[in-house]
Amino acid sequence: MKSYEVNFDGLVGPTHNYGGLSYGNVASQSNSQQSSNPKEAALQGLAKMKALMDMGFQQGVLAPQERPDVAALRRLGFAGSDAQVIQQAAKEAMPLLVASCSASSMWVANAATVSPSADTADGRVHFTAANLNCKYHRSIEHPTTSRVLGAMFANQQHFAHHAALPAVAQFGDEGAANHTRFCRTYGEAGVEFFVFGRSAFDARFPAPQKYPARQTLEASQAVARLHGLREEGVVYAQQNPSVIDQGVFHNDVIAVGNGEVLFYHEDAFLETDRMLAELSSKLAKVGGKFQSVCVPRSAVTVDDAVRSYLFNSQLLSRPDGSMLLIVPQECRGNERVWQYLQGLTGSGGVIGEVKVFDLKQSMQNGGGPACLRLRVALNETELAAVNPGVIMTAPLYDSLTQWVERHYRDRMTENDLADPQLLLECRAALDELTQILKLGAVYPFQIN
Ligand code: SUG
Repeated sequence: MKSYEVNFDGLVGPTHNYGGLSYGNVASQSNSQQSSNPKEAALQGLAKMKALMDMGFQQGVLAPQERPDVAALRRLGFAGSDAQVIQQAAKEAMPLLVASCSASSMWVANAATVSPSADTADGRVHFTAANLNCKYHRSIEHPTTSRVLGAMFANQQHFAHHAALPAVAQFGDEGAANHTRFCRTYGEAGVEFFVFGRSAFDARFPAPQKYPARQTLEASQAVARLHGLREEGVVYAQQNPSVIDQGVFHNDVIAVGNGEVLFYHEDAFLETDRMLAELSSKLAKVGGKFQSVCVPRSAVTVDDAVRSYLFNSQLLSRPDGSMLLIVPQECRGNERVWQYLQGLTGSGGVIGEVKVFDLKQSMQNGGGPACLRLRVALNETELAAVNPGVIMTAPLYDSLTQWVERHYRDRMTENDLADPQLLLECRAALDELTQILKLGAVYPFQIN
């Protein structure tokens, strides 16, 4: 049976703004308070989806969330009508209003961890929504994420959904941004690679000194258990705490893998040799031949990687067995990174081509091509069981583009978030979107 990797990209929501909300994420902090352009952000994301679809890849779309999240503000004690809740929050606690308006659900690599059916004990595709416990503005995503994923992958014969892990830092879980799957072909059993930043219960693992380590070992282990993964099909590795302190807040800022290939920076991990050997031997047991492409610090520094998002790229398999790397345009703007990429594609190795995309609106909040997509490996039968409304087609691209043009503002600052009219605009837009994507009622305003 045929199998595919389907990339579901997060559609940027109408409140996209630069709130400076993510301590440890250099771009989010340095662009705080700049004015954003939600319309441009959404169109840039859609252009990437369309381009990948046109290149022959399977592409889907994941809906944004209801923002401002008035219910979240009510839980924090703001009361009255929806407009009063927003105005009171703006007056008394602007940072809380900004957090409740974040369009951060666009970075769907953090929406969930996904294990394909070939890896799981019950032969279903398993999803665990990420609790995103490290940042308040992201911790409010998972209930709606679960509903949206449930509406996209509704068939219980093929898809199993797990609620987010307990909402405490000890089980901090950032989803697929710290999870990579290696395999010979997408439909065969593979090796799932979980990268954590610290251990919550075992002091022998070193922790970063400056910035938070968002993912714990215990969270990764819980996800592997929930998904029914075999011990032989799992490898754990610790992120180098010193790169977290340099702004590598997720592993997908310093490494990306696909098929049998891991593309990573020399400084990305602790105990790299042990980890590579384990990946290689476990992949060999399921018939795969592991390959690693290490980018030396002498060619590209960690700082270059953080600024250019070289590793926050999409590594995609082409029918001829070669791979294509989708990078943000910031890679072209960094001389060392660009030179490295020229050498890489000219070397006759597995990564044969690089394609550059303008995702500046998302990049300025620390979200590159890889952050914007959730990978779901599916066989033909499973793909046929996905809600067809969320699979990208030329007509869907046209409808979504027109929908963005109709509903999105082209400029947003902190002051705009305090405008109660924005809530009405967003709800009208999202109500229409659920019809376009055939999701049914998934948003709090549609349910309550
Ligand atoms: O969680 N930025 C996101 C970026 C997530 C990137 N995802 C991956 N690497 N997979 C974060 O830090 C910034 C929002 C703001 O500051 O307005 C933000 O949430």
